[in-house]
Amino acid sequence: MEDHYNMEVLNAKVNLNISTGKLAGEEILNSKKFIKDLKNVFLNEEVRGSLTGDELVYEVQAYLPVEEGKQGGLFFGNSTVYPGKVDNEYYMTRGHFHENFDTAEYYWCVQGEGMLILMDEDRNIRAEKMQQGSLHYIPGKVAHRVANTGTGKLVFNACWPSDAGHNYKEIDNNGFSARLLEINGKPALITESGI
Ligand code: PAN
Ligand code: ZN
Repeated sequence: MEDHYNMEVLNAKVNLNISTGKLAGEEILNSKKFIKDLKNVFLNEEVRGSLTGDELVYEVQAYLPVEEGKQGGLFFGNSTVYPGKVDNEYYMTRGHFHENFDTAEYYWCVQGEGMLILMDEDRNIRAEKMQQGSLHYIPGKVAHRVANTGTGKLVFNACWPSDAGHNYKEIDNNGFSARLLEINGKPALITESGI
């Protein structure tokens, strides 16, 4: 039977598959990061450079319903970090501070196992375990990066302010003060002084 409404009711523009974290819809943007795009991100640049470069490390779907930079709007993302390592360092995102420094973000894990690595402006590091259902509030002024420590893909959704922006330069120049390495078969967060 047909539905009857006395006003026009539209279908949502975007569908989020709540089991897989995937976004579908005309306005969804997709980007992929391959090993060849991640120069100087991993500790062992020699090993990274010796790979074919076509290994997919992570991909991001984004829904940006308002103009970037607009105050008061929200963006939504779905990120997948694939399993793998460069030498003994887990595949991970580049990581960033927000350009508009004091803007926060939510991450929540849909599937897989990993670690959210957080670094404040004084380079203090902490990490939070990611597993299905874990919810992570990333405060403003805190750089964030995700590493996949599992054997399958790590999928997480995110929501952040449309005026946050991304500052990758700070991390390109100074990195994070700790790295997530596999040591004796287990993930270990090693500070820069211990590397
Ligand atoms: C996320 C990230 C995404 C990819 O949507 O942008 O996971 O990580 P990098 O941007 O560090 O490459 C987010 O934090 N947005 O603000
Ligand atoms: Zn962010």
